[in-house]
Amino acid sequence: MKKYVIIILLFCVLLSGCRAKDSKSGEGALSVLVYITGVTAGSPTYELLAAGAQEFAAEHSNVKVTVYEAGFNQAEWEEQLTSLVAGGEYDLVLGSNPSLPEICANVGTKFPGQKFAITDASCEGNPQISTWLYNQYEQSLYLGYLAGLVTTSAMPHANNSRRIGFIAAQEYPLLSRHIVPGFLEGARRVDPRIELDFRVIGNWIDANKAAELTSSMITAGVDVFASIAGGAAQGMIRAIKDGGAYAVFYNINEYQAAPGFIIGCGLMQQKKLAKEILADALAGKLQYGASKLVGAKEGYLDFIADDPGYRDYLPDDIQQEFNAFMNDIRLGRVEYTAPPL
Ligand code: RBF
Repeated sequence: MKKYVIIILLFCVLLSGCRAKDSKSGEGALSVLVYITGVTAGSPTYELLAAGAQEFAAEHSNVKVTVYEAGFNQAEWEEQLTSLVAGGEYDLVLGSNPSLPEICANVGTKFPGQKFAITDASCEGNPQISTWLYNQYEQSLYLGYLAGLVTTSAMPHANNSRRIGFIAAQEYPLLSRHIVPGFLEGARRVDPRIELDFRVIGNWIDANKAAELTSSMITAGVDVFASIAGGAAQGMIRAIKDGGAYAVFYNINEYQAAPGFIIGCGLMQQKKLAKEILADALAGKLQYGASKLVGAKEGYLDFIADDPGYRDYLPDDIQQEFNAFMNDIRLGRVEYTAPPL
């Protein structure tokens, strides 16, 4: 009798093993590769993506998440991703980068069963790829509006030159066509005479170069900064504290890094979106071949006003004016035309 029970048990184990192999992670399960195009630490969009996926896996025992950091050599990403998915062990590759759809499309031609979900990017018509584009023109518009209010103010570090600054790690279409023009348009809605000083670091890690650029821009009259620079942004933060200037920050709550200097932070609901994507993927409801635009109206971009870093350091009149503008943004009442990407 005991012998039969052991044989039946062995048979069951074997059978379940085969099934898992046949459907990658098995019926009702999900295996996800979170492909980080850079390194996670210091890059808000990546930190939130990885955190969301890991939180989802912790809440679902049938979901397995592997986070892979691709590093900064962009020329290697396609080959690297190709070898990562070649074994067929991932149901879904989850990433967040405007350059990923093109790479995924190339990898996908070699593995027609592989699916990709990419945020911070836009791609229509590829049946293996699903994308969500954050409306960064919108976030730039409201952060730029705040920068405009501050540079024209009588705040302690504001001067009379009406110069705001933008420090970028590298140039790419979403940055050059939406983020930087949106930031300047937002500021010019406060005062059309405002000028933008735009500088490029050349990579996503060199905080010293970012600090040098920031200091020379302060000398040239810039009193409010923004940056899209991943880990290198820490150099900009250091230099505004040393040199006396302000910054607005994209995507994440960074007030505590420099209270009184970082006076406005946007919020990207990337963690929420990552969890929603994985919930849909697990339920087999993810739509491929489509791209969705997600902004403030849709609840995926916002501004963090409920923080001492904003409340305690900005004059009341600026808070009132900005809060009213932000409210109009949330309600979709601010009209603008974002250029094509
Ligand atoms: N953003 C980061 O915060 N860290 C990075 O390492 C990083 N690398 C990028 C590499 C490429 C090729 C591109 C196109 C964008 C990169 N971004 C990075 C920008 C990021 O995807 C996003 O657009 C910005 O963070 C603005 O939300």
